[in-house]
Amino acid sequence: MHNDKHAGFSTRAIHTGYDDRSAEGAINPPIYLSSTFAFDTTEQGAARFAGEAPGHFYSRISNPTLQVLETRFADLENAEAGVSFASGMGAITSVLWTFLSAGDEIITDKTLYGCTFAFLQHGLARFGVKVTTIDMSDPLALQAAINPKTKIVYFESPANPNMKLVDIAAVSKITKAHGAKTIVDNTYCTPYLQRPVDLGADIVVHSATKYLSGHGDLIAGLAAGNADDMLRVRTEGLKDMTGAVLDPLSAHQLMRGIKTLSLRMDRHCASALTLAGRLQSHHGIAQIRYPGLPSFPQYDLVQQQMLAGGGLITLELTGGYHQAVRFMNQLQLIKRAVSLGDADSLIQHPASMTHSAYTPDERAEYGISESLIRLSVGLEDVNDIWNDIEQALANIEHTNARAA
Ligand code: 3LM
Repeated sequence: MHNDKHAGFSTRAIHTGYDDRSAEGAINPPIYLSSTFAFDTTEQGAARFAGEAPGHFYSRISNPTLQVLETRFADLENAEAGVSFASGMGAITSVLWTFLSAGDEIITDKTLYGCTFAFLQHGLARFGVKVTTIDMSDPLALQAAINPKTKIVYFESPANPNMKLVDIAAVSKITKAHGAKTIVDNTYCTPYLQRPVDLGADIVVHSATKYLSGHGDLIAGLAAGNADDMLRVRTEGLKDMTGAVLDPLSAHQLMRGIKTLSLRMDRHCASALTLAGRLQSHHGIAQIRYPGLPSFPQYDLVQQQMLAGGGLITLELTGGYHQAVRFMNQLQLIKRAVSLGDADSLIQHPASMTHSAYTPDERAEYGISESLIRLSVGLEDVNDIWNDIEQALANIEHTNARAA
């Protein structure tokens, strides 16, 4: 088993948690397509159920293929243990159901992925959990809001879609001092660019559908944290409350994606930086946000807690929403599609797509502009992506000029 803590990130992404001698030298872990596992004796089965003996007994609780993925992923996040899920939402809901009860409070940042927002505001709130939203980019706002009922402080950094950052170390310190848990959705960065546990967070959650898998061919989620918390998430949230279990075939595909994570992230980041620089000086663009640009409002914090700026760029065009729609419709290489982190470049309009669970008033209040569009920079040749953007911008300008 390769569990060398001193090995580099890419080496661990390929090797941690698996000993090929356990499977006739097979380079990739076997895919255990088995829902149930036989016991040698009745007593052994009872001991496994009681958590008193090691070993698998049913794949809703654990499975050897998922175990390799979970061990490897936890190692990359520098966490003690990991749990896998059928989706990012499966991870988020399983973790939150585990630690919240009626009467508790969760404090979240104002900007969250749309379905996370919907789960909190329209789901959890129905079960007697108080959901408080603040601007978490100001740690003093948390200091003022946190109280003895607060059990969880939850945020994304950078946030989807407006890229606002949260100072993970500062927020985790305040949360810890009040005996609550900090949970960070690290989908945007992946552990290659940012490791929240190293900065003091308790639990990290992911949509592994995105960069971790990287090829747009599966839906999956992951969480990591200390061993006690992850055992509770597995045996309460996952086993009994959501049942959002990842299947072993998807786990295999996800591990294949993770093997190339660092290579892909380097390319996503380099291409996004190039494109952001070119877009910044294009007259058709009213506003661009990319954390890797020195002009990004929280650039100091980016340098403090992220290795690079990531693969997403948000844009607002001069001409607002209507111009943005026309721009998107002119694109030929870049796909009009939600999701992010794929080899294919993807573009979408958050207000009508990923963040349509917010009302227009909520979007205005929470900083999600109606004319914002989000580009997930893929792994194509950067000049081909740029040429597509440039021809679409030129095309809509040309049409504007003819109409004038
Ligand atoms: C999207 N996001 O296009 P799944 N956390 C974050 C996310 O961005 C997402 C999830 C959790 C998008 C999906 S919208 C219909 C498409 C920060 C997903 C949820 O359950 O694996 O989709 O993860 O922004």
